[in-house]
Amino acid sequence: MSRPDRLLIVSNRLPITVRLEEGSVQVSHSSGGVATGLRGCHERSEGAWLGWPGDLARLSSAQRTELDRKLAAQRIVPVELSASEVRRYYEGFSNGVLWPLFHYLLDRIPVGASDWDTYREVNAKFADAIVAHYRPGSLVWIHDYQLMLVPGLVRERLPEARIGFFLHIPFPAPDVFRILPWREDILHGILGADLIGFHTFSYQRHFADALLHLLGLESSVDRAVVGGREVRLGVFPMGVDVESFEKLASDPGVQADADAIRRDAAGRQILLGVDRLDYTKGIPRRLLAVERLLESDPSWRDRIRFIQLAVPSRTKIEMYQGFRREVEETVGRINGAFGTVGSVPIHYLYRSVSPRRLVALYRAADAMVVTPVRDGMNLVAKEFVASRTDGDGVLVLSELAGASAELGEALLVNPYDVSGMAATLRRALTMDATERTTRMLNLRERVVAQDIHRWAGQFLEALRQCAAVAPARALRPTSPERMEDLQARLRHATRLVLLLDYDGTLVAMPSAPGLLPPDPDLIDLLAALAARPKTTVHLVSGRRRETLDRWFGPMGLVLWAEHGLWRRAGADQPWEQMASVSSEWVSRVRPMLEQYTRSTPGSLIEERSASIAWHHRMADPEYGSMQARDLRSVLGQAMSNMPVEIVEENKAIDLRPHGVTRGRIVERILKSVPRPVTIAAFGNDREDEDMFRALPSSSVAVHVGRAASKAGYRLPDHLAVRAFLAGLAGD
Ligand code: GDG
Repeated sequence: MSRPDRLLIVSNRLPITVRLEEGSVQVSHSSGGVATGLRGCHERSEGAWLGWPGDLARLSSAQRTELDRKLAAQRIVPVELSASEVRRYYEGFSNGVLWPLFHYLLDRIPVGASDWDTYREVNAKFADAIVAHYRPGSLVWIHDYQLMLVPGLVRERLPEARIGFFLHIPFPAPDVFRILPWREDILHGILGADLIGFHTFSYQRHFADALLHLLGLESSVDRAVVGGREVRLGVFPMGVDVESFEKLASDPGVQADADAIRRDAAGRQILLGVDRLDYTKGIPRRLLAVERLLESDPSWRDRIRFIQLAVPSRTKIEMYQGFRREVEETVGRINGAFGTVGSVPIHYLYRSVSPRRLVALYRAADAMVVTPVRDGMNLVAKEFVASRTDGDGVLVLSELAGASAELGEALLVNPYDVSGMAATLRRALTMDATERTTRMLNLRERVVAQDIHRWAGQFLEALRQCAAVAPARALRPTSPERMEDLQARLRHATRLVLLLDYDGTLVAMPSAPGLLPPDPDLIDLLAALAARPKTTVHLVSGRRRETLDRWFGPMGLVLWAEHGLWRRAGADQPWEQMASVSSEWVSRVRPMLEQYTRSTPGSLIEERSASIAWHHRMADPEYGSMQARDLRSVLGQAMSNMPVEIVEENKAIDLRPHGVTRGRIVERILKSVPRPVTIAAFGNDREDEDMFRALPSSSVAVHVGRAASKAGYRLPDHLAVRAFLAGLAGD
């Protein structure tokens, strides 16, 4: 059982409905999965529930005061939205763009749709409300696709907060997700959380794939490290409030209602569909499957009744109005073709019903037909099972609903295969009692064990665990105060040697070698540093001499090319080769690299005087890494007797003559530089660690980025390095 925490629950919609009755404000609880599941957690905690209360414009100021008092008593915090915000953020972006995209229904996205700006603004509004109600130690649990930027926005302002995010809808495969123009913002937003929950492992894997393909962020099965923070990914299949469904199922009034529904069917078997009237729920094809069944054998016409409860949903969105017409026309057509004077095969109800009536329908059904074309979980399927305390009834379930990952004893169908569904309906209607009971009892075991309370408890427990392991603080950037102290120390050094790596340290990491020449600001900065008294600036790079000459030729820097194989001591000095190496092996290795380049789109070869590298930064990340592993092992065998080092770099394999390392550069500098001297080295990559290792203990090593490093100081990126160096140059 979960411990009480101060819990801030954040959902787009509050779990309440505000009504006016004879001028007085009434607040009633909404029923429904998420609301029920979280209400217990909310009541046990001392926190608050934040969300949109619906339109309050019609309330007078006295009624508004009354409402505020009632909400405060329940620790409910309304996040109010204007009519235009609701239209753009909720109907426009969340339900108009994100909803169809995440359900793979791309042709449902209106052409020219955007409303992104309002989505961002409303997410910021929610973040403000969270920050205002946050106390140290609170757990924050944010829900669903309407609020995907909120975790990141809160993280910026509350770096220590424990934030959980749960996505109730599918996370699509990266090829679909990448269609969204704001995909990176959305990923960064979600990554603000410490724990990200999904209904199924497949959604979790899609999310991890999107991180890799779109942000280049590698993650293990259940975690990723983002900005030095560990973010957990987890699967938490949501359940239903089994106890309340079982209670209703055993209620004599509900049972009498179920009997009446059966009597009304006059011996016909009942097929049941219960859905919000949403195009993801697969209603049109389900109707066609019923039609196909009726066509297949005329005797079915007198033997079945299909009850479809279609609950009005998102009625203000045009797409939904059109969809409703499509469904109702199909119903009319089928009933016209197969009805008789006394009855029609499809009973279509466009309305919502009470929870009692809903359970009566679940109990009356011979087969429950749940065939969404895509659905995050689908609670209706589980509610049907929870209500069948009699151990009877057949569940026909779409394999594209998250629930199918758990409910293997259902009859699984492909919702796009109308004939297949018709055949499965026939099978459900003719299944013998023993098989029905065996399947249902197995389903019940699973649904009863993993109910809504357990779901909420497991998520919150995992969120607390995140706090226990704490972020990887050691990998965080060094505090500004310590960096200032360091700057002062370097400023006052009797003699200063700066060793500066180029790619990833002074400029961002380029996608291909040679793409990021120094900008004028960087040239000015390096010139200013070189002009400092008693300061020598060494620029260290894996690049070719020609490139460094072109970029830094006339400047007073010491240039090291090809990781130290070549040195040029000053603007008027020639290049010197620092080690005698053979490069005959390059011609042996080149064909192998060329073969991998041909079979790995986006990869390329970089050739230098005595070394060669294979880069795959622009290739597909997974395929590129796989090819790199493969190539690495091929090279290992082919080159084992040669004086060559095979160095695996970030997105590259570098082959260079034996004995050429950045550590050697440090050794050479130490041999010639007069004492006392302070050496400060800046680098971001694995080979810079060689440099750091070779430094005497009195020196300074600064790692750029978030990787593991021997360095005593850390800066987040090349911009921070430049700012630090500018402070040094400007004294
Ligand atoms: C989203 C995801 C995921 C329906 N009609 C009536 C009624 N309902 C209740 C059902 C059920 C709920 O509405 C619908 O839940 P679903 O899970 O089926 O679908 P979405 O609304 O699309 O929910 C979904 C869910 O979030 C939770 O994470 O499973 O995949 O799309 O509880 O009972 N309730 C009453 N009368 C009705 O007429 N009382």
